[in-house]
Amino acid sequence: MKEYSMKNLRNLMLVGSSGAGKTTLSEQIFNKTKATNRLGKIDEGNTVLDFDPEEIAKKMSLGLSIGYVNHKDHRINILDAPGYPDFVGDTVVALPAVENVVIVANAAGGFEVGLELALEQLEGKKKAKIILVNRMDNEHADFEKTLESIHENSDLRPVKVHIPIGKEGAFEGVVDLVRQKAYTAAGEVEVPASMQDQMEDARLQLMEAVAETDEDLLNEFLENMELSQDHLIAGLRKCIASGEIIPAFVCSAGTGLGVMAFLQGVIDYLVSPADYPKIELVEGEDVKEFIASADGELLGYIFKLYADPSMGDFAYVRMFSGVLKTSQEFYTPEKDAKDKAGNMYYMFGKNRHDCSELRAGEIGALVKLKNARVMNSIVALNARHAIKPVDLPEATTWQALKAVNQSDEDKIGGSLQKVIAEDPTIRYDLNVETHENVLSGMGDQQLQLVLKKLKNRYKVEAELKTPRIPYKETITASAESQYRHKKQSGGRGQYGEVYFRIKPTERGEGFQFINAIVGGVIPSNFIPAIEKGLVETMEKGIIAGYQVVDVAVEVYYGSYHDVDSSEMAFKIASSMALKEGFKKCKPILLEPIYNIVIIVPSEYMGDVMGDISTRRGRIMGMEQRGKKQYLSAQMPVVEMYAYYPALKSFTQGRGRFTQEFSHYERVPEDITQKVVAAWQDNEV
Ligand SMILES: Nc1nc2c(ncn2[C@@H]2O[C@H](COP(=O)(O)OP(=O)(O)OP(=O)(O)O)[C@@H](O)[C@H]2O)c(=O)[nH]1
Ligand SMILES: [Mg+2]
Repeated sequence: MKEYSMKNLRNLMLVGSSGAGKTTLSEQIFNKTKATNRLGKIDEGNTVLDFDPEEIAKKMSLGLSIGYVNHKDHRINILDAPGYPDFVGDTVVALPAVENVVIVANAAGGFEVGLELALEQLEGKKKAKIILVNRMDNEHADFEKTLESIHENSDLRPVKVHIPIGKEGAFEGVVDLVRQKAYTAAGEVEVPASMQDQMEDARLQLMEAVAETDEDLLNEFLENMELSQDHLIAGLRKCIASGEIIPAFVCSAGTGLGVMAFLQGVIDYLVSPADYPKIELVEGEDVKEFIASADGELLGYIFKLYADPSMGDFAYVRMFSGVLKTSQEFYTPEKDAKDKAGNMYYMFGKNRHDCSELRAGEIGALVKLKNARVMNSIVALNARHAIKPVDLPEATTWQALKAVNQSDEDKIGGSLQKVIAEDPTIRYDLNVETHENVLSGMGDQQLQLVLKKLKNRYKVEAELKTPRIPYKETITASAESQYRHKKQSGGRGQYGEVYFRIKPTERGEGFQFINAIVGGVIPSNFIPAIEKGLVETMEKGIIAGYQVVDVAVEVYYGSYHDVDSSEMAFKIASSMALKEGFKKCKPILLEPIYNIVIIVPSEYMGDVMGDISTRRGRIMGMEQRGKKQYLSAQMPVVEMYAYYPALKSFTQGRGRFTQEFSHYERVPEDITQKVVAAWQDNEV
């Protein structure tokens, strides 16, 4: 098997909105480089990278998948990220694995949501960013307009390296501004005379952009109004690697025109692992720099887990430094554990090609790992540093998950763990207050996909419903109560009597029990039973079945019976006295309030603010950052559970939010009455 040096590797991730044509582009690249002998189509469900049955059914990517080609002495690894916003987690987690991010834009789509989201993920990251305007053959395709809209809506200013020949049905290929050649269905040809002027103009812009980044180049350019071919290529490479230039290419993945010229650009100008040898690592609190090299210390990163139903888990790995060989042991700092590389593969969609080692810069897959999981590092046995952890986006969607058939309830946990391991933005937690298992993530489609995978792969049917709200019960006034529990029919009797003073405490103080019994009116051995009666009753709730909090109960008087009193009798008396007294203390419900930060393009601010007030929300502040507004607000959890779809609908999908729990607050009277009534209906 041919070995590729770090210099001859290119690792690309394709990002951009759903439907921009990333998977179709990959398919063209595979086919044109003869990695496949048939061109798959999304509509026919036979592409290399969208191989999952759900992807075929939905005609879109639902998870990141990988492939590669060997072309002109180079290995080009392609990571095809799903564009639909619910699946953004895959992009975030895999970003550390590549040097180059190809932002695929739809020439006919304007500035799309998925494109915006992809650009946001790239902010502040040291990556070569490349714009590829695709779908040039489409009706309304417009190369210039697409680049302008990217520039207007982000801070990126793409510089043309290729320009299209014709458009829509008449799109014929591209002109390469560096080589000054055209690439059409006929291969490399002379630039059509009609495009000479356009080429000259664009070429001048390109040279100017490159020259501006370097003094020597600037002098050369000012003197000759021209850069030599070698200087232009070397300068362009350097500027792409440094991020000073975002090059723009153009093609039609549908017809294949421009695709090979783009691939040539990948080889000529994009960043190789050898160009980015410095890698930031963390060790405890320290951040340090690591220099990657082919024969250096071992360093790798697991950027995706694919749970193959028959083969088990594939861990997709990017090697940065050193060589990982079959059977080699390594250390995973995130798990503080050793692991061992078993068989290893180069992945091509769902197909795998055996290999015996993975070298610096390469991408492959490992199986049967014991401890290492996605987002984990692979380092030498004696090393303790790790790849800098990624920031996962916060949940925006919550659903309680339940097995449809009671008999599946036990089975569901294990299968679910396997399914959600594929997407680290999904969490599954037991809410101890509502006793529900709550699935949270980035959107409805993502959580629905979990159900589909459970059914297809593990034959478990589950359903989702809006989670219960973990209300709490408390009181707003003080009262006294008394209860005598007395039973004397047959056998041994039961007797216990308590007098309580019940009063509210400060918010957040929980439960306070005060024993003020004097003179032994209740013997001290029964006091714990009284407290236990209170705690158990408060746990179950009194007016609506929710935990009681922030209440102080003082037991100040009572009576007992020498023979008939028991712990049980006092527990019952205590519980009853609390229940009766509680209702006299003007009980209320509390609900969780969350701090949220809503991020929207400025033009949607009015709509967002109006909507917040209809959701019992409170606006806390706002701040303009770039072209976005960051609006801080507080919102009850019941409204937040339903917020994301609404926010998306009135911001054309462009609004997002982050959240964290803030505090508990009183529920308005009308809602309280409804919740109480609903509970009483259920109780009967
Ligand atoms: N006319 C035309 N159609 C294209 C082109 N590229 C892709 N398509 C079509 O657009 C649709 C979406 O293409 P995909 O390749 O699935 O797009 P994607 O970017 O992978 O989308 P996600 O996987 O959802 O992120 C398919 O029906 C493709 O056939 C193109 O260049 N021209
Ligand atoms: Mg796709």
